[in-house]
Amino acid sequence: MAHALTKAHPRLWSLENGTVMVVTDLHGDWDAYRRYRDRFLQFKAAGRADWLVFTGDLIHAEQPEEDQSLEIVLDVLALKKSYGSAIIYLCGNHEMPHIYGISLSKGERVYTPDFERAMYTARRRTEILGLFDSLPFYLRTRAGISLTHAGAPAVDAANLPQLFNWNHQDLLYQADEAMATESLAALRAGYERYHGNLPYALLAEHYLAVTGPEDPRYNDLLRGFVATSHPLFDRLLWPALFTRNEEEYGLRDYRIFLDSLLQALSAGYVPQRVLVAGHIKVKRGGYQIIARDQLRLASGPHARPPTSGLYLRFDAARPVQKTENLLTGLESVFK
Ligand SMILES: [Mn+2]
Repeated sequence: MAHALTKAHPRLWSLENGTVMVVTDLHGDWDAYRRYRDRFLQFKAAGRADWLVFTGDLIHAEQPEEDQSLEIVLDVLALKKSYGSAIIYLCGNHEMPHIYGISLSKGERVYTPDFERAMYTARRRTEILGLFDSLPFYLRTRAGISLTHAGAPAVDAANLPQLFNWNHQDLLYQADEAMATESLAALRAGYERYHGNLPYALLAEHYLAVTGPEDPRYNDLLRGFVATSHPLFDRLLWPALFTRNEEEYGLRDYRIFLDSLLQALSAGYVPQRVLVAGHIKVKRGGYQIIARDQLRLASGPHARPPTSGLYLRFDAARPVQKTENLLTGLESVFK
């Protein structure tokens, strides 16, 4: 299996052969995570799986008291030490905010501070953020099956290669440079104006669990704000990780975005026919076919009910023509 995994671009990797096991959106659910990990290790020992792919959003539970995000990410780091590149983790929209130091909330639930506190308290923050920074967005295979977190983004097809070469640190360096030449007090005041005139220190505590001005992470929220004000952030990264697919654009337009993405992923490679993604809850059970060429897979909290969650197994070297051909590879760890 030499050179089976190629990092063609920083955010687009290619997989040539071996059996792939795909798991989506576990959102801090340790019980589900443990089942998938153990299933993979059994399969790997038996020669029935070679690659374990988590398509992102391993972290942030809806219910804070059930959130075991840190335990999961630390276990992934340990797995990567033992199994190396066989463990593939794609970036989700819940991992991304921690790279930049921005907040993520839905309704009343603010996701970011608990995981920030957990990483910091465990003294593993630098290591975890280094992992998040390294994660690809897309994995394509010889089978013509591509994997990503959220689905196809509503971006100009000509800009997709820019997404494949995305560099988070470029934006953060630019923010550092801006902050070195401008007054921090003025930038802070700008941030406060943008957030209902609440004091910066309070916002930093609320969103990132920063304890006060002496906390080494005190300026992170400000830096994240400056970094993510870059126009490319809203134009490329946000739509890539947060796309709501057909719910947002309607089926007709979404089909166009999906076609463009599959075409861009095929460039200089074998034709990519099917996209597998999670991110959005399925209506019933553990999967749904969307816009003909996308398999929406729900392995845990996004399945209805969650115990009807499924993983997908396929041969990375065997070409597939249509989404229906993948369905025989759907299996459960809950029965
Ligand atoms: Mn998501």
